[in-house]
Amino acid sequence: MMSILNNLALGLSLAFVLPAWADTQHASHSGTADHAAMLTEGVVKKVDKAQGKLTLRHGPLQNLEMPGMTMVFRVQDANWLDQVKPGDSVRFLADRVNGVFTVTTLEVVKP
Ligand SMILES: [Cu+2]
Repeated sequence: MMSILNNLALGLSLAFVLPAWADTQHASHSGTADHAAMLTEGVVKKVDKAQGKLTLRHGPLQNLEMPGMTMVFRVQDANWLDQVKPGDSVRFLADRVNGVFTVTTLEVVKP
């Protein structure tokens, strides 16, 4: 009899704990969404597969303290150069890798 009551109590406390845990997970997930919101808008001007470089007209890059401009970036993954063409809109993150401005995240914006 006591063990049935104990199991019931355990079940009840889990029912309270689990939603709280789920809320915590959800909160950290929306943190990821904030990160995605930091992506900068850009337009592909030139794709240079031979050099592994991409020319982008980009909006301000806060992490690099760079205003909007058109410039050449190296890309972290050369396969990305097969996924874009001049005129495509992209959203991206750039960083200085070994002193070279490098696209570290790239998303093609579907028209
Ligand atoms: Cu720039």
